[in-house]
Amino acid sequence: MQFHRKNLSNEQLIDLYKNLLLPRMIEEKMLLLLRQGKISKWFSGIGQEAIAVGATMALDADEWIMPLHRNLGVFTARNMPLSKLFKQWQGNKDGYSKGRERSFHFGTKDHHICGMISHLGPQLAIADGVALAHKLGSENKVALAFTGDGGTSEGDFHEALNVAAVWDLPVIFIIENNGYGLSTPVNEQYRSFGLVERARGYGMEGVQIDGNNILEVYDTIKGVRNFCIENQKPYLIECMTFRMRGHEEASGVKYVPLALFDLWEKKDPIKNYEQYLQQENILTEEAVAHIRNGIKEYIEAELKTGSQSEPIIPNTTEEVNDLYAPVTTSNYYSTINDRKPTANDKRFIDGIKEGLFQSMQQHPNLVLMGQDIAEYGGAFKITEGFVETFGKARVRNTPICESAIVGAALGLSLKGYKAMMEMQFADFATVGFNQIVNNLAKIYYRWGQNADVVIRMPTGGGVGAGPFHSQSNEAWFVHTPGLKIVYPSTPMDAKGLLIAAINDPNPVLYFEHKALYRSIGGPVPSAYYEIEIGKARIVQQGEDITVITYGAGVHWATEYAKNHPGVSLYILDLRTLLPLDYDAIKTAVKATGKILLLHEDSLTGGIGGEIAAWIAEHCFENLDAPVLRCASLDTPIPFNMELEKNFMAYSRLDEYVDKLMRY
Ligand SMILES: Cc1ncc(C[n+]2csc(CCOP(=O)(O)OP(=O)(O)O)c2C)c(N)n1
Repeated sequence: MQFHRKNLSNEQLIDLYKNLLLPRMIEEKMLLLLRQGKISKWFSGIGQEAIAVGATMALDADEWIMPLHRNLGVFTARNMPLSKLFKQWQGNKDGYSKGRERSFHFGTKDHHICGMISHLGPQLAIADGVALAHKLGSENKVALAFTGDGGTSEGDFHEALNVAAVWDLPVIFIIENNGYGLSTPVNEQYRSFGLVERARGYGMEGVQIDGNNILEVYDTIKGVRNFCIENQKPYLIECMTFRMRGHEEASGVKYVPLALFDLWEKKDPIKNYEQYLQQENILTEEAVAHIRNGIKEYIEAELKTGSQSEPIIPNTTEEVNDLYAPVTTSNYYSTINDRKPTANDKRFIDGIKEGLFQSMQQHPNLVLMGQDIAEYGGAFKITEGFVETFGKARVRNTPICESAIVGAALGLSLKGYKAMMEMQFADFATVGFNQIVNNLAKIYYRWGQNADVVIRMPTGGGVGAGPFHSQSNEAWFVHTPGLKIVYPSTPMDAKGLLIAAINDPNPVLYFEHKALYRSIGGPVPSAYYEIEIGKARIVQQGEDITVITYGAGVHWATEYAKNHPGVSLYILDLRTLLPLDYDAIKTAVKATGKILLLHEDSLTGGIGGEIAAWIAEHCFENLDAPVLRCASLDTPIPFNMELEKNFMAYSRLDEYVDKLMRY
């Protein structure tokens, strides 16, 4: 192995050595503790340390890194105390995730490390968002994300690199090519000669280097960092290395030819570098022994401290309270002066547009992203004219890559920005699903980083658009703790709930029914105001039947009431589906004792079932009839207007009201 010190001083070379040695020695100790059953799982980075350590030391301490499961060297090179790391690995309360996360699945804002989720690839796009924040703030910084060779087969790899290239983002993508993804060798993973070849396909620079040579890694990444900042471009670095142990300690290495271990043992990053430092008389044998002893003592002392944690006593209140970042707001509609509606009613779509526009004025750190939202104004023209007022930097057309854009939105949050992403249609959330339900929803509970992201979801049918442009998919997300889900039905709520969603530091899915955009009008105050998330609205009082509904259902119910003066309906508009306003539901149940849950979503697994169960558990004594659900058919939503009408819950509303009236 050839080492080129270039202009590094002896002190710098020794510093690199100490940083390289530390994770190796920690791991050797952890493997012992694993055998003794003192930690539960371990993903070894032995043999690959030069990449994590070299990369981390080449960056500034406040530049975000997105590491993976073999990157202990990132954590140690950021000087995180081993005692606390050890508590983390043992699942102790005073680790980095209050015992909620395992192994390396945690991050820390203090050290600018973003915790991975198991799915590997989603890390990459978060780096895009951080780099976008650097670009918008004219900071001379990069973000750096790791992937394994296996992870490059994920769509997330493609999306993240493509976005970084198209948006000229200063991101360093590092592939640690260690020959295997779990047991699958690289020749069953990809066909290109080297993974670095892909860089050209994305229109970015790339280089393949020896990942076991600490000086080559450090020097390359220092240089690449400067390149990315100066040219405002991403860069792909493929680091060739080898995994000297099994995928994780329990899985063994039977599938790896023994000759490969012999070959790579000779290329061990630490042994080779140590020899080099001794040959160059930078370190004597005694000095090496001294450093090793020092590290040993440090490890022993830190493990002693790290072992002194009390066992966790679960506190359910704390667990539930840590689901959402605290909300601080003072713009509720009830507290603003401008209570009188403006003279002219506005359409539902204008309520959304106005809420978004005023939010852009209110928050200079709010960035909008979505397909065709800039000059074109978005598929439904909600952002028409925005680019002229706020500029292309903040109103961003995106490539067609929902997963990467949700990830980038999260990356913006890491840097204190706010992001609003427009799903062109709510149906397309499926291709960003993982980022929404696993990253956005869970990150605050996992390690205290909030996801200040709103995703607008044009949803619903009634427009003859067929199975992939008309779905009601809110129930998929209602089942995911950590998200907030709002679903306005009036122009006034559309504006106020959108403003509240953007002010809220948590991830909010904002469902906007397409059929209401231009068909519904109503008063919209011109002031900047919020409608409180989590509060339902009584649309009208009534005595015979309580209809609990949201979105288009609110208009179906009011229409029904208008056309049937003989039936007195109490109508509750939920407005927020997660968290639900149980107080308002209880009051609504008490009002009539006969409950009809009405929604456009299909019956099975729809939110009506959840509310019906809650009513049965908590309001049984107030009921005078079985709780009924009027929902759409359990089929995909069809295209033909007659079929669609038949699919819709509305076509059966009469029948259900009659049933309850007769009961
Ligand atoms: C989406 C997803 N699929 C499968 C897995 C299971 N899994 C965990 S690590 C891994 C191999 C990853 O290989 P690579 O990206 O080369 O990284 P390495 O483990 O070699 O460092 C697999 C298949 C996962 N975590 N996520």
